[in-house]
Order: sequence, then C-alpha cells, then structure tokens
Amino acid sequence: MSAAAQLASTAPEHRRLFFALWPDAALRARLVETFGAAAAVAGGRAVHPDNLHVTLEFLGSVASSRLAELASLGEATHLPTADLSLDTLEWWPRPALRVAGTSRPAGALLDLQAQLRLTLGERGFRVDSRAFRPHLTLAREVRATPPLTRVARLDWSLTELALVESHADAGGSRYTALARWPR
Ligand code: 3AM
Repeated sequence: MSAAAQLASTAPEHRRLFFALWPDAALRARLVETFGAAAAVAGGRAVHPDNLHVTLEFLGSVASSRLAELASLGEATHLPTADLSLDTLEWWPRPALRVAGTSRPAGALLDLQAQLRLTLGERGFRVDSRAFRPHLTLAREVRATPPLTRVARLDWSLTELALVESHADAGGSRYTALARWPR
C-alpha cells in the first residue's frame, strides 16, 4: 500500500490541513535560538518549538478521501533553490500574532505559493483569499504591542515541504506533518 493510501485508510473522516515549509531538527533548533527570546517576551502564548512552521496554504477541514490527491500534489511540487530571509519582527494586531517576517520575500517563494494556491483552487480545495505574506508565527494572542527586542536574521533555506494536520489541543493546536517532501 502506498504511503498516501495508508494515510487515507487510517484517517478520520475529515482533517484540518495545511501545506507548510517544515523545518528539520537542525533548523528548528536555530529558529528557537534566533527567535525564542522574542517569542517568550511577546506577551501572548509562545508557539511550541515543535509547532514552528511557515504556512503556505491553509485548507481547513478536508475529507480524508482526498488525502491521496493532496499527497500526490505535494509530491509534484518542487521547491525552488531559494531562502526565506526572516529579518523583521512584526506585530499583527488583528490576528494578534507576533511573527518573524521578511522585508524581501524571494520571488521564487511567492511564485511557488501562488502556483500551489492556484492548483489547489482549481481542484476545488478551499484556499485563502488574502495575499500571501510569508511569516513564522512566534506567539499568538498577543493583544498589545510587544516589547522591542533585537531583530535577528535567519535565512530559511527552502528544503522541505509538508502536508500538516492541525489538532485541537487543550493548550491550543498541535501540528503533525503527515507527509514531508525534502527537496
Ligand atoms: O502560519 P500561521 O501559524 O500564522 O493562523 C493559522 C496558522 O497560520 C492559519 O493556518 C496555520 C495553521 O493553523 N489558519 C487557521 N485558520 C485559518 C483560516 N481560516 C488560517 N489561515 C487562513 N484561513
């Protein structure tokens, strides 16, 4: 049985899914080292290190019968040789997030995301109507301007795409990469 078929056969009826850039253990450690302090003092709920990711497209609740289709779409998506340069710390008051953002999003990343969104939309998946703003969420429920912290920079080399499931948890959400596609 293929990995995708196995996934589908063990799945509940619907899953809350998104495509993301997923850090390997080494990158995850660098993210914590670089942004941990900013997350800790942001005044909200710091994202657990295991949950750090960059969302490419949030799909919401998807029928498990479509997992195999998403897996083959992920498989067919090729990450460009590019970096996401995380070089800003921003407060997004409306979703109440502290995020690490970028002052110069790589065109190749924007193209990749646009293509992914287009393909998903054409296949009838629900996609976001808002413009894609690449970011790494550091803390949620940040309801007031966070204290200033030194802006550190980290270049995230686009090496791994993942299809991720979001589970509701007592402490918020927990994310599990269902499938990962290293470049
Ligand atoms: O990358 P971040 O952590 O900012 O905010 C949610 C999170 O993004 C976003 O998808 C990621 C995984 O949960 N998200 C949740 N609900 C959403 C929605 N209805 C959403 N994005 C767009 N529309």
